[in-house]
Amino acid sequence: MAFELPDLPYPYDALEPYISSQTMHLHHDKHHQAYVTNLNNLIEGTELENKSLEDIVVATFNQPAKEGIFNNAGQHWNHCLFWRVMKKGGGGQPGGELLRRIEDAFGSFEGFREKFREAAVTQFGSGWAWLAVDGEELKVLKTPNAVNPLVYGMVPILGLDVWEHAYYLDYQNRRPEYVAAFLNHLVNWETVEEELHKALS
Ligand code: MN3
Repeated sequence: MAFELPDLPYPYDALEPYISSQTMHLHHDKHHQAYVTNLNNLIEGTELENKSLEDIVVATFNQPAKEGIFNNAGQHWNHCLFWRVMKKGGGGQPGGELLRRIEDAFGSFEGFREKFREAAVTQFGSGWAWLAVDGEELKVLKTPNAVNPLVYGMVPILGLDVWEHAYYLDYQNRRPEYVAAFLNHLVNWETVEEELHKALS
């Protein structure tokens, strides 16, 4: 079964003015689509063809001969999460068990915000910032290129794309402004809480 590009869970202009419709069209229809197309071409007729996306990501990590498959599979997985953890009118603070666990792990929601912001701003070059479940604990980490926390045995529940294609049209070189807009106006904490419960179950 070939992988497919999922539709965005909102209209292309839903995240304006923080992420433009033009960026969303290019990012989803061109960049994400290319990862899906490349992945399907690379695994066709191989032993990976019928594996789950998660299994492909984990199985091809750090395998020089499978680097192309890893990069496209990782990016397909990463973008599927990224679209879902944003919404119009998002941002602010979560509630419930997610907030309690964030406070346990980082001292306060502000403590989490600062750690996540720093990870996203300091990832050198292309990559991602994450909130991930590691066993029972929440962790913030940054990864280069297509790498995600699945390869370290963690389950990502929030991911922010800091590749330049994600923000350059709207923010040029001002990555910190893009990161602030994501945290203040875009994070869909309800989805992140759902992902937390899936990861813990
Ligand atoms: Mn991207």
